[in-house]
Amino acid sequence: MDPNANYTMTGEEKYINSGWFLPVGLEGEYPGSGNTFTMTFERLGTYGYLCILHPWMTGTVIVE
Ligand SMILES: [Cu+2]
Repeated sequence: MDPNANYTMTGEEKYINSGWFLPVGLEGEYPGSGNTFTMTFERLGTYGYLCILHPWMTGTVIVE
């Protein structure tokens, strides 16, 4: 899939990859990188996320 492409999930995904994030102004260092990621949750639940480079960077999205 192309970077920054819109994608509608099927519900079968094991994970979603946001791609590389870089600070504003440095995105050109790695073509295809960015500094935002948008995702719309259509089902209630608890969704974990992490930074694959820094395993201590984790979080949870709770959709109520
Ligand atoms: Cu990180």
